[in-house]
Amino acid sequence: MEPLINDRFISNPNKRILDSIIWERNIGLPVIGVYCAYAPVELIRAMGAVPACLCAFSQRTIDAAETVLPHNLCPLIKSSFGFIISDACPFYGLSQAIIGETTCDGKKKMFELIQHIKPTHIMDLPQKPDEQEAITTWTAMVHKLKAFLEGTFGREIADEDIEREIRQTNRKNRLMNDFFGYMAHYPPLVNWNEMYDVFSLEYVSNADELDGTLQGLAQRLEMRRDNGEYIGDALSPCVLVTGCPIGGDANKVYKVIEEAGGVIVAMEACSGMKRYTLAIEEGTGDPVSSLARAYLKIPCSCMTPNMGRLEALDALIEKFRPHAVVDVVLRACHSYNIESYKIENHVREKHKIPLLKVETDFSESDRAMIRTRVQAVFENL
Ligand code: BJ8
Repeated sequence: MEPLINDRFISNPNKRILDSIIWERNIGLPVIGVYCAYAPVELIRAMGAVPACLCAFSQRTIDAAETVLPHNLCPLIKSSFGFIISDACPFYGLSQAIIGETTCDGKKKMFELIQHIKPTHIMDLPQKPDEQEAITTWTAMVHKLKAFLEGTFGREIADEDIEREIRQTNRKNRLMNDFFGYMAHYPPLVNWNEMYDVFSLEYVSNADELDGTLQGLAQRLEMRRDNGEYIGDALSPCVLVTGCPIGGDANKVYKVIEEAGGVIVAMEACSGMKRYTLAIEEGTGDPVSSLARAYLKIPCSCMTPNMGRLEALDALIEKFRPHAVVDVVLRACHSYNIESYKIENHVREKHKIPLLKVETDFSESDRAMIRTRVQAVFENL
């Protein structure tokens, strides 16, 4: 089968993202590092600046992190911190300011240890999103972020520029969601690795460029369908992966599912499809409030209750029709770990499909054990 993305222009998306940010920094655009899906990147772009997702998914920086942080901490937090203290994240190096949020305890305390290095702004995220006061507080926090950016970089962020970026985000998200339809095809036409590359394209393209690129990729997928070229075969179990964000070394979970004969048809986490569910109201006359309303709906386990995740899973299960769900919990992530019980009951009772909770970190030590457990689920389908 021909690879989906073989053009030099769009291949190696991570290098392309880095090259693009270096180029933008060299022509004088401010670069702002972000860690989390709650960072309203439209404000950054409206200022003429560039958001950069900071590195967080490598085992290699964890030893350095553990010279300061406790061993029994989420690997994502340790890896992020390790990247910073060992000067190994090029995106952090290029960033002139950092945005964090009070999501989980580990992250917010880690931010305290890095905020002296670069101007760092922590958004105080309300954690009961359904309370009336939550949106008032969060709107104030989005205004504070705007003031921080304007003050730090001496630029004003105009409402019409925020509106323009809201339209860009909405259009990109619609394009991506349309493209995800190819993952819903049965038998599947796209593998998880290809989808990861497609996610990355969104960072380096405006909506018009993304539209053109996705149209080209869609043609290739239609050729695959016409040629009867599929990922897996009619007996391959289709899997939806949910839970903590994964990437880099944590991608071992996707690889193990594939090695066990499964095909990943949907990735729910922030590192996957979740961020494309954002729909921001346009033309309200108050774009900061529109951003606040949209971002507060992100269904993260830091929220209580986090009913939005159940709704998001319902929509994904109905669209992608998986045979099983794998819930990835990064070790010491208490909020995703505890929430897994609720997610499992919901998936089993409402959708009558099994859920396997995989508690893991970025090391390779549990790979064989995960494979055995995944195989056991597949054998019972
Ligand atoms: S919106 S999922 S990107 S917080 S895995 S560091 S929660 S202990 S990453 Fe996340 Fe934003 Fe939520 Fe998404 Fe803490 Fe858990 Fe580690 Fe986590």
